[in-house]
Amino acid sequence: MSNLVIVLGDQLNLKMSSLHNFDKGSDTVLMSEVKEEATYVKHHKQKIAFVFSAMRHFSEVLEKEGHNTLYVKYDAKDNQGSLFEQIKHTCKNNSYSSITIAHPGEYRLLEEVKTWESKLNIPVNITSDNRFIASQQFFSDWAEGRKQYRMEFFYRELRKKTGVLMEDKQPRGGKWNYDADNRKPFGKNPDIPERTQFSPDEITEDVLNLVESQFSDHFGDIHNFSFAVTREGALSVLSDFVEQRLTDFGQYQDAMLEGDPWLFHSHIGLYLNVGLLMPEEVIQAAEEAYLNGDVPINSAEGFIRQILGWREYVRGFYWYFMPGLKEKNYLEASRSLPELYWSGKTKMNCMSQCVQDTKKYAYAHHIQRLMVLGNFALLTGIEPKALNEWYLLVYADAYEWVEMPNVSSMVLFADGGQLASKPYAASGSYINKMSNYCRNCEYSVKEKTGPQACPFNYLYWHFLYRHQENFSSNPRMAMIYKTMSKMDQTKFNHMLEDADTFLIKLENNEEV
Ligand code: FAD
Ligand code: DLZ
Ligand code: SF4
Repeated sequence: MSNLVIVLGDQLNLKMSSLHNFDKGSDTVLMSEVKEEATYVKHHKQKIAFVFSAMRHFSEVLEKEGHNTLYVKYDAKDNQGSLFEQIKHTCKNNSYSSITIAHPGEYRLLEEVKTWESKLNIPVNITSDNRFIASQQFFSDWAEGRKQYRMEFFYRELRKKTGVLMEDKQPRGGKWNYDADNRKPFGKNPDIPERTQFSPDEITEDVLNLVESQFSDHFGDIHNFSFAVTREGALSVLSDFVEQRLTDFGQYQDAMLEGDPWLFHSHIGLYLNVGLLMPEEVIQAAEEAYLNGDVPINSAEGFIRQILGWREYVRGFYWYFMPGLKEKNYLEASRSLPELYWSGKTKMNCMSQCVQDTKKYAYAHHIQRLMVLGNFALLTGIEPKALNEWYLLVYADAYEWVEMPNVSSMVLFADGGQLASKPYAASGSYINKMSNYCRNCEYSVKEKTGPQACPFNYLYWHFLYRHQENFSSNPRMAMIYKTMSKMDQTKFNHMLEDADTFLIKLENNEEV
């Protein structure tokens, strides 16, 4: 009896459930770099380099631990181009009595894996995805019967269940949430620690060359590659974060700074999402720092909420609402993705900076993704499929289970409010408050109409106006609609006209 264990490119941990019953005497691991996974969207060059290099390093770990491992490189002669064809090919040359694979992170791949058993005529065992703390069942039990699915309440359930940041069944510090302390912009010259970077080793150099030659038409720069590609590297990114940046993470969580997307963020999302780090150990590191008195509660809680709250929640949300989530378009947005999302060519400095950061690093932090790039897409009505594809391919940490709830539900309100209680729409004044982008912009954030006016200002009111029917009965929008009703009609009409002119220019691919 021998079992073939498939380890996917985002399942790089010895504790993965698929490896739990591995018999070193008879079983084999198969890992393969395949065209199908590398091109189902045209991933950022650094994302492919990261995944391939991390896969190659992990296969060495498996070998060292005594697992018989078959590793198929992208340019290997017998590379079959897809996971299924590679497995079929492997099974032709060896006889396996069963195949084991941990539950894939994306719906499309799960559906594909479900067909393997009948196509190969070998039992296929799908084990649970233990890269998460909460099971899919835990989410559905919580969600069943609810009309609204707010992260905050799911997070509190998980705090109670795990005991994280709890004392005598009460939240530590007396509050569940310290968000009110976490909205500070930077002062003039913020002192920000250098992020942890790694020079490519021989394996990574090979992969970088491969990516240059095979994926030259994919989005993004490759020469800035400095991610960790091993568990040891990822652990040192985590410990540097906890020691050097966690203290300030909370207060500056929403702040943006021209030329630096890294700031006081942790930069561990990509490692968590491929299994190089597990959520439990990340949460434990932050909780310990708080309990030792090294970091304040607003930072520890704010950070832990991102992982135990948002990350667990969106993953549960994705599986609960798929495949329907993919089709959602509550606001009937239909605009195709403007060219500026690729080129960064726009007079809007905030948009240009965020696209450039994304291109250069395959990274932008949450508020750049949500309140600049996302906000623009919401206000201009970009259609969900095109926007999802963009977000899924541009970031090194992007997988559909996390990208789609963030893009369709959080950014575009495409689910009609299942995730968010109101749309994350904002005018230029929010961006101006939280960043220094407006200082170097050709537009003026103070002006509401006219050629110099910040487009976010009139687009914001245009959005609220055209979606009055969708939102005017939403209690959280009552204030803003009241303000709208009291606005000077001539000025308001002027804003609508400016927005229409802007949207026509955008449609015609003119520079905006
Ligand atoms: P930090 O700011 O240091 O946060 C710590 C960790 O919390 C992250 O590493 C991540 O694991 C988790 N986290 C924080 N916010 C979220 C969230 N909203 N949803 C899920 N997990 C969260 N995150 C991804 O991992 N992959 C994506 O493809 C992705 N796409 C996004 C698209 C949009 C439009 C938005 C608004 C957010 C998206 N996020 C995504 C969430 C978040 O922006 C990234 O997790 C974060 O920027 C990664 O950087 P970091 O590790 O420095 O995070
Ligand atoms: C993201 C990615 C890429 C770029 N390449 C591969 C690959 O060649 N082989 C592989 O096993 N996995 C890869 N991955 C990760 C998968 O796309 C990921 O497992 C699915 O999207 C499910 O989350
Ligand atoms: Fe962005 Fe408007 Fe500020 Fe320019 S003025 S950077 S477009 S918010």
